[in-house]
Amino acid sequence: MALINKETMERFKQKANDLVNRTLDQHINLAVTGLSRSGKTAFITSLVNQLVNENSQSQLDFFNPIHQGRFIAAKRVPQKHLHIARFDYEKAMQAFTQELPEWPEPTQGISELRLAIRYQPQDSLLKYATDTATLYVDITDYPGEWLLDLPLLNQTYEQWSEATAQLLMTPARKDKAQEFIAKVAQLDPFEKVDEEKLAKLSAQYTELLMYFRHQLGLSVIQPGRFILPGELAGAPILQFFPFTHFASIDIDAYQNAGDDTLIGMLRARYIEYKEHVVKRFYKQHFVNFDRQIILADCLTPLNAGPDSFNDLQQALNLIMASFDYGKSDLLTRLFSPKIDKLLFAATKADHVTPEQHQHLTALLNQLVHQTKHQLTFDEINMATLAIASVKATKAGKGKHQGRDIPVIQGRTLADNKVVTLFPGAVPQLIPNHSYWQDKSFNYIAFAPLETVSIHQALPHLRMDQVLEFLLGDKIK
Ligand SMILES: Nc1nc2c(ncn2[C@@H]2O[C@H](COP(=O)(O)OP(=O)(O)OP(=O)(O)O)[C@@H](O)[C@H]2O)c(=O)[nH]1
Ligand SMILES: [Mg+2]
Repeated sequence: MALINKETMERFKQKANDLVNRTLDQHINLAVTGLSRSGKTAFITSLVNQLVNENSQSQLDFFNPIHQGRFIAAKRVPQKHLHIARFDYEKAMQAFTQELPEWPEPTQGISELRLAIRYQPQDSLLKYATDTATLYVDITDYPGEWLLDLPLLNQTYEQWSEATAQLLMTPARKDKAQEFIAKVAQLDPFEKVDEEKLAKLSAQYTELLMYFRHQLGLSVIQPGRFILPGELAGAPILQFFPFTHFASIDIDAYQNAGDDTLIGMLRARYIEYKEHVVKRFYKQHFVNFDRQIILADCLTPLNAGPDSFNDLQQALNLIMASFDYGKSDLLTRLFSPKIDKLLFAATKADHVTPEQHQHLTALLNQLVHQTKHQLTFDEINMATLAIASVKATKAGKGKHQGRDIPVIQGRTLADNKVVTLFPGAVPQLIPNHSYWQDKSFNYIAFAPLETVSIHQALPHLRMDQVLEFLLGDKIK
């Protein structure tokens, strides 16, 4: 019998590996979203950081491929879509690894990165045929505000203007919106359009939205692109505003108004916006997502008060509509549903003491499931977790009036002082009137805690559970 030498054997083995790997290699499109400042950049940076530095003390015990010793390595490889911005992992890591660590800067629009995760398959049959398999994960970061625009697709310009006029008159927005509403009241909708005047009022409406989001902590912002224009900044397609006085308009005249009148141009731009901005996002991007994580910062609104909190609830309700394929023939017309796993994560959980994490999860669960959408999600596997992508506090015990109480310690973001505190209890249910009256919750923003090297894993809370839910079943 001819002996097969070692080299030939190796070549055989390599060939067999290549063949099996070709069929074993898998691919997944993972989308990460959340309203601005909800923690998307920190989350993606931490996720990549944990995986690429797996063997340097990362804490990922609940991620089965690691727990079972089958995880080999992960690395960043060139992304799939070259026309989409690259997620700037290096820049974010630089912020975390400098001498006095800082949070990464706010980002705009959509970005992407691809990870290749090499692992040993669990299946015993395959195990003999191949040494490794690879899971490619395309991660997309996109603003949650873009999902707030879905209802626009079902509304005419007139309906949207009326709905927005009502929203602007609610107590949370009324005071600040008055000036804008008064200016619109003075317009003659049928006059020949003056583009400059239109641009100025659009800018004023955009500033109003910015103020609602960043000063008042409100979440329902429409059109969502106005505060995150990306490459569309300054483009006429983002220059329109709700005509808040439809009641005073002759409806026949409105219907016959040409595009060269003020109201006609507002309407035309609104229609263009829906076609070329809103629909395009769903058709070009959303259609490709396999799995989605929605990040929600519940703590900042809890601190800001009832208006901000109720607005978050409303915004989550609007966001959920994008995953409610069962109910919306609009969505099924735009794409055939694909997302099979949806994870809601309450971010920045390190701002509260550990025994409050369960409450935080329960609260987010309430916010999500109280919506009318819950019944039609049978096809999607959903979960809720309280996480910290990058843990900025240490938990311990303190004394208060002779009793042991749980506390956290961190460096304040505002003046870099080390503080130890009990920030308050997180309500398990949507807070009622008396909760807001007591106003017992005291949120302080913290700076990242430790300087880590670029090759070290960042401290976190439950990122391993996130990985297990989103990727675990694909690494078997
Ligand atoms: N303590 C703590 N703070 C966090 C964590 N993640 C985010 N933050 C805080 O939240 C801020 C916003 O986080 P980002 O990751 O930039 O949020 P984003 O969703 O990417 O925000 P935009 O790019 O503006 O849309 C950070 O600057 C931190 O102050 C976390 O895990 N723990
Ligand atoms: Mg960001």
